[in-house]
Amino acid sequence: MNSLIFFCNFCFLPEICTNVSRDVCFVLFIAMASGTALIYDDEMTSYKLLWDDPVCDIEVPERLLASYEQLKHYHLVERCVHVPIREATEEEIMLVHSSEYLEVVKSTQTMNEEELRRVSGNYDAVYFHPNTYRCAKLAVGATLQLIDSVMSGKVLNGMALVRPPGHHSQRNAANGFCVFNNVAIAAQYAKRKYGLQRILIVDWDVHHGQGIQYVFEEDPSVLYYSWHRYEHQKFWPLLRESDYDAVGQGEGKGFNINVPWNKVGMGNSDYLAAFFHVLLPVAFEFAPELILVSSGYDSGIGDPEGQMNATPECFAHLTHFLMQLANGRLCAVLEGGYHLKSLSESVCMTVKTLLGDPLPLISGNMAPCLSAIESIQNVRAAHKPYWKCLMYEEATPLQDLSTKSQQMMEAELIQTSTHPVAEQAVGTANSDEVIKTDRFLESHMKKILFPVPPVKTAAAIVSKADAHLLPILVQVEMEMNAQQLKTLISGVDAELVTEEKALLSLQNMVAVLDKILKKEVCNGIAESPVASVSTTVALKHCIGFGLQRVLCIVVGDMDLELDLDDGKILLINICQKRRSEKTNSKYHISLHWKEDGEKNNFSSAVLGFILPVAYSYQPDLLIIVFGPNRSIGINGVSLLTSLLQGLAKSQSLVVIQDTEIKLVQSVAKALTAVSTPDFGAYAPASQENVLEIKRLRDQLQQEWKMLQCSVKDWISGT
Ligand code: X5A
Ligand code: ZN
Repeated sequence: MNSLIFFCNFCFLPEICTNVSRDVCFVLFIAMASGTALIYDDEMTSYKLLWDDPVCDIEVPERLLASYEQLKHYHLVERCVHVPIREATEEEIMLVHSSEYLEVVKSTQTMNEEELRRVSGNYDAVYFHPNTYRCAKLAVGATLQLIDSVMSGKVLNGMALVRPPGHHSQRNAANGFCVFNNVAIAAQYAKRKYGLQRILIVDWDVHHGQGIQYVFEEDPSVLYYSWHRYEHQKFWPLLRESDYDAVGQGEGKGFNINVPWNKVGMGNSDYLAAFFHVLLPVAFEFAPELILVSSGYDSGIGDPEGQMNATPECFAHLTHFLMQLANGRLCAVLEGGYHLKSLSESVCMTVKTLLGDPLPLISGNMAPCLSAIESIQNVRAAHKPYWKCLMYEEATPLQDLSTKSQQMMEAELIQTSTHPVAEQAVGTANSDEVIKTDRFLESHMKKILFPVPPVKTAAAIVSKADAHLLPILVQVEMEMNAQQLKTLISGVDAELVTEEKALLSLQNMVAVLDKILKKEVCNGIAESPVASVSTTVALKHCIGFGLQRVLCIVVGDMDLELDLDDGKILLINICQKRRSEKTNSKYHISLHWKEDGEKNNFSSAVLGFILPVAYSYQPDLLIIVFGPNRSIGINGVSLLTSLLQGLAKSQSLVVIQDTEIKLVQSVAKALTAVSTPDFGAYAPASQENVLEIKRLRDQLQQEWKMLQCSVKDWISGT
């Protein structure tokens, strides 16, 4: 939705600026995008398979119907902006396809069944119906409508539910249920119509979108990322060029990223690991202007094609990460997905996340399996020459299963027994397995979904005069009586809190924290003149409330007196000074980060260390503290706060000692997600900082398994 908002050049917030500096700042009119488009039309259910074909019989109209029904069930449809579909023009289709091929598809409109069978037989895993051509034009048109809605600022992001899918189709060929390449056409269209120079395509469908790869192989302006079931080329489409060493060609070298999965049963932790250690670092460096997701859900649990194990909420987390790029401009376009329940729940998780709802906790044992780590290592090694973020990657020889040592094979046997492996009969759309997954998902979704707190963000800021500089937040009044507070701060260095201002801020902070714990708000901000005391009090309060795992990230030099042995608190301190010689322990980690200018160089620490540890720990609540002497700039603060919001159902408290209004504003923006993120231009971290991350990873990857991204790590971890 288009909202015209005053944008203050001084405070950079969508508020009508009324502060003292109003006279010296420029007030601009800015159209800030918000809202989520949903594009669907049941006309795209008007074609189906007319004969017996065990390869194609999973691609049914019910895929769209079931997904849309489930969106209605969760009341997500009414929260989206409805955008009508249209037919793509021939010119648009020819951005990717040849006119000869277009004529072939066009000619199927008037064919009888026998002729349709014959044309279908010319392609691999394809069926035509008299309505296929019409639907294929609508699928492309729907995708282009989505691009236009996002690029015009009518909405921030959106999803198009389309049939037929697109990512396998090629210039001269239909392939794998795909007729026109919706996403590839969309990328070409966006480049041409909006002059975009960097588009990221993320293909999380379980099949390799070789059609997209072919179109952009030599094009450095489109970065194509795909993970796919590969099994050393034993899985369809059986192509050599789906392996990790297909990095692009000519000018496009480095802009094609394939993560081949060589085993079935990949799950949430494997997908997250591929994001942390491959896609996200490269994507932050690439800095796309638009993200297209080839959004196939056959990579989800229960799918007869993929045989993978990712549960629906995994797609919420993947979506959330991608929303931090390209100023939030994200277009998801349906590709595959053949288990109706798994497909529809995953579609819902994607749309819900696009709408800005807090994410459910991600389930499962957070440890990638050996085969996944092997693939990830290979991709990182193959792409090291092209990306600064991989610059210090050890140039390890690429692992091959055939050369694997006996020790590794044995280790893997142990591992697979703890890793959920899908053992399903292939291609049995009506088997017991499908029903089993239905039942599993029914109860799983009840477990993980939760009511969204009525208020997103609460704030306790010391000077009420600053309140108007923040996005529309809730101001929390003092709620605690003196007696309660006394109990709370007993045992804490009370000397520090004799000052009335300090006491008041402490009371306000606890009031905010209580609202988070009672789930009246999602998250909150508290300013505090003595952050160390506030943090200690907040942590004690959380443990007293009965929380089992609180992740506390302290940015700055700060001493906290805490008992960190029972694992109820995990403390990560990002500090300038190397203070004690004490080595890191599982629950008390010091990350020494040297100030590196006001550049966006903190992403390597967040993606390569903090997020993997945080996801391994699976906190119930998050406390982020910005104390004195912080060594990361405002961009780093925003990045850290935004990316961590996927954890702990977004239940987080940010404590800020610095009263610098810019800092408070950046945190407020990240917590409310009112404005689209902008973390500044990418700059590689200094070698010193990168080596610190590496050292920590080596030290702790046995305790926090999501840190593992090379086979060497995995072996020493067993
Ligand atoms: C879009 C999509 C899969 C084709 C599988 C053929 N196609 N065995 O998921
Ligand atoms: Zn697929």
